[in-house]
Amino acid sequence: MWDTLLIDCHAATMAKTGERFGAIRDAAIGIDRGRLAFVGASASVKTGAREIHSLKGAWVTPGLIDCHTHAVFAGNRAQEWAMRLQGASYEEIAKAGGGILSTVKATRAASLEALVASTASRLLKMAEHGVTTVEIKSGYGLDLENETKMLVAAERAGKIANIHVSRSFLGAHALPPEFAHDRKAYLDRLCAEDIPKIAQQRLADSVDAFCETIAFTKDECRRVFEAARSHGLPVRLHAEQRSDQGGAQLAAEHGALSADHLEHLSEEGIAALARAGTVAVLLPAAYYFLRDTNPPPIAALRKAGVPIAIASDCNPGTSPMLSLTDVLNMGCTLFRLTPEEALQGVTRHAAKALGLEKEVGTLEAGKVADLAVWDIGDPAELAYWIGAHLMIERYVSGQLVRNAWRAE
Ligand code: DI6
Ligand code: FE
Repeated sequence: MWDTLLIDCHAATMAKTGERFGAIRDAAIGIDRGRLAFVGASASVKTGAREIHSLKGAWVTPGLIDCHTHAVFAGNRAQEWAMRLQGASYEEIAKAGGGILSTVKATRAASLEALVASTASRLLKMAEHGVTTVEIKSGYGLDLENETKMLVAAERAGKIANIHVSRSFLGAHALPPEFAHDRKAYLDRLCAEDIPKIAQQRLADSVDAFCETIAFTKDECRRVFEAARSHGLPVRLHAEQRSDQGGAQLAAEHGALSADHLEHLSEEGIAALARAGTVAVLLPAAYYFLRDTNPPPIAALRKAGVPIAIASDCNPGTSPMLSLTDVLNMGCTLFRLTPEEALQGVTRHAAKALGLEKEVGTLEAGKVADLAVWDIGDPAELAYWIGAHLMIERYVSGQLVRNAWRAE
């Protein structure tokens, strides 16, 4: 006897079965103790369940995974955005003390409770678009107390929104104002004090860094990576967003889980990612919001066999994006991903980018029962509609969570 059996549905398992979207029509899904006990043709179910739930012909996908966000922050940057529309560049605003540092100021001033509340409200909106796992970075605190506050807020907000949270420590996001004239001292502290403490208190699942002219150099990011790995934390990198810094090669050398953005990724960078099995995480909403014109080298990534994920990059400066299904559309429209590649990018490949590929990302027996149920006639519609609320309900670790939009 299983806990739950879902019937009258079609499953886009996203497993590598040779079928488009790994689809199983007329499927049934058995759930037991929070895990998938069965995913297959309804005709072959042989076990009963305490509860049977008809999905009335809906499609089921793995719960969506947003593998790159900065969802914990205070305030917003609508003013700065208006300035950019008048011609100011992201770099100019950053150099004038705006940009990331203005969010640092607001986030340092916010209480833990206020951050939990604003983050939970954002995560609940993400959940309405089918998200069951989200990666959240710190990086607007830039000292141990405020980075810790962000990472604790991320965990608490996830519990409120019924979303699993994977946390990344992004102390190397920007140089904090108090270290503006001493880069080395900040990196010394980050590597010798902050990273060891974050690791010891298990506040993060990985360490990220921003490798860019306006942030940290490749050599500085290398120091951060060495400290992270010596404390047992895997790494990921914001690489080649605005310029080619050779960040992808650095990420690959350190066996990074992912290299993210990659608009200016070189041939050598692609080869390095392919060799290391590092996931390329593309962020089309940031590309859109910055009015970027240089898309990442999709065809070459595809050819090299680099797994491609896509994510919202939800943050107040470059991507105020709360709908991962709209990100699917942008991935296809702006980057020419196929709808199937886009959906892989928020399921199987996003799971790999978080090191969670054995737990989530496909509908396969044994994995966590994280599912999204959709009002669509074909999985490609998830990437096709814009601004739609297609999700009917989610299951998170086997528990039904109804969508507030559709509560009957
Ligand atoms: N890349 C991004 O897209 C965000 N951080 C980063 O390193 C932007 C963060 C911000 O502008 O607040
Ligand atoms: Fe980012």
